[in-house]
Amino acid sequence: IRDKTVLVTGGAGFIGSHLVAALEPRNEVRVLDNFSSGDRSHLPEAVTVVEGDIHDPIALQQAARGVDIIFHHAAMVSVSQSVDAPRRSNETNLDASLLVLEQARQEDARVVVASSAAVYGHPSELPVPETASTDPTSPYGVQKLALDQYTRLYEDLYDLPTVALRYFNAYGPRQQGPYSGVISTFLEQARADEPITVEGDGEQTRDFVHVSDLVRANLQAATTDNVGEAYNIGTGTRTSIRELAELIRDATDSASSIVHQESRPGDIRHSGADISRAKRTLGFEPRVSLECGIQSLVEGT
Ligand code: UD2
Repeated sequence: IRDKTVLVTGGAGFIGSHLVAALEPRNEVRVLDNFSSGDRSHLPEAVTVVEGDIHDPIALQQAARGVDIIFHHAAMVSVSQSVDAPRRSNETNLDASLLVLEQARQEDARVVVASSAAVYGHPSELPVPETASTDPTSPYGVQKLALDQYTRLYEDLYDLPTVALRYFNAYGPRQQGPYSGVISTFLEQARADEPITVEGDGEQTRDFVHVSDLVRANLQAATTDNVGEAYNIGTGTRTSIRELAELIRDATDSASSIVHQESRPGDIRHSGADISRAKRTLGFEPRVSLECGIQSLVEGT
């Protein structure tokens, strides 16, 4: 897309900041972020930054004035924090998302939201299509599912062009911090030659998708005519956590051992996306294999 005015909520965060980099300089880019986990140094100079909470209507209004598209990535991303504090995470992940949708109605702006594989809970089939049953296992998943359904409702009721992207396990540069996901944890352990901590038997599987593929899905969602839909965004390939540990150890030439710990209570055993809808309708094609993605992380490219 080019020559649009766009708002990226959570634009200083992991996925948001990569999206901002892809949108700028062809578009006028605004970012709304409270920098609770995002980082200002991730943002190019030319971006207009509104520092504020996503549930502050004044900040949101200011950031969204006159925009053509809102990419909604601001969220409390920790599943375990949502279990500890369901109301607080609901405020950020759902109440604030409704503010975003309402603001989009006022501006007549397209909205692309970050949904999640968490909407499926324990998937009822593998690979899981968008039509599978949804049964989240955390407040985070319930909040993402409600947001996902609201986007469809806003298209139906108010004719607002909306798209929900259900991300599977995202990884890539700038993913860091205590809730950042298994790849960044393993990479840190391997680099420090510390034991790589596999939770459980390591036979559980995930569909790891590189952030650059998520960015391309967002750009496709920004122009598609097939609005009012949710799309799985993954690679369609599942990798076991044990295999991942070995991949990362090899890629880093690490002396780390691989140790097993207690499995996570309620852990999802297998998760993998059926991405045929996104392929067919958005033209989405993942480009980064897990091997290449890890290699580029290791090389810092
Ligand atoms: C992912 C998403 C989450 C939600 C969920 C939906 C991330 C970071 N989180 O959670 O937001 O959408 O999917 O189902 O993408 N593990 C280890 N050792 C470690 C850390 C993790 O073995 O040191 C295991 C963990 O037990 C799990 C797997 O690795 O089986 C993936 O864990 P995760 O936290 O990266 O992501 P996940 O799938 O729980």
